[in-house]
Amino acid sequence: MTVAAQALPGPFEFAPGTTALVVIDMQRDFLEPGGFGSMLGNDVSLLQAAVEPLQRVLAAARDLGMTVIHTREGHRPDMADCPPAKFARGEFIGTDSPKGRILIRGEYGHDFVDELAPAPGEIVLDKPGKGSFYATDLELMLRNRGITSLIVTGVTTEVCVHTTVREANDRGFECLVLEDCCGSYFPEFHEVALRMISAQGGIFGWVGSSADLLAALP
Ligand code: C5J
Repeated sequence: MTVAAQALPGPFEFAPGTTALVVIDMQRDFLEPGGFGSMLGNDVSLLQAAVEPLQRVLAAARDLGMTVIHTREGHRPDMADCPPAKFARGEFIGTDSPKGRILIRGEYGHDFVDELAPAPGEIVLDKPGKGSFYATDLELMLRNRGITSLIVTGVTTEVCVHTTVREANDRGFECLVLEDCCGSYFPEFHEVALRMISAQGGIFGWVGSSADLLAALP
């Protein structure tokens, strides 16, 4: 079965059986007060708008039996996988917060927001960087499952979503980014990041909405 969802620069055609829904970094540390995002001085409430549309897309993907992948940015408790250059620009990584050590695996704040908790059988991918392919086994898992297209969602649009889409594009995966299922602490960065994806005939991929995707699904 092939589906065509309205998008820019044109319809995004995909087969649900060879497509994965990728939910990037919908973690308490980015979306809730007291975590990494707010320690950087950001208004974390700006990311909340993505939660509801993403819940609808997640439900539809589950109904269709699609591959679902949830990523988490963070580090080992001993921080051996945290590059010194990253730590130098975010010295609170690993420090205590009301939600546990910031961006450290196993801590409450590092985990997903309750509304978007993974269901049994869905892939949880821990990554030390911005991109989901860097220093992870994501590509191997996608190739093993015959996945050729990705529906990409999550936060933040211009950082981890964008990096992942660029990495995926270079590896030959076709990406649809759902604009209302992504979010940024900087609304203007969100807008421009999305335009950068679909510009030039879709230089990195396609951009659409959750409504247009859901309308296209069987
Ligand atoms: C950031 C992310 N913004 N998930 N991470 O540091 O976009």
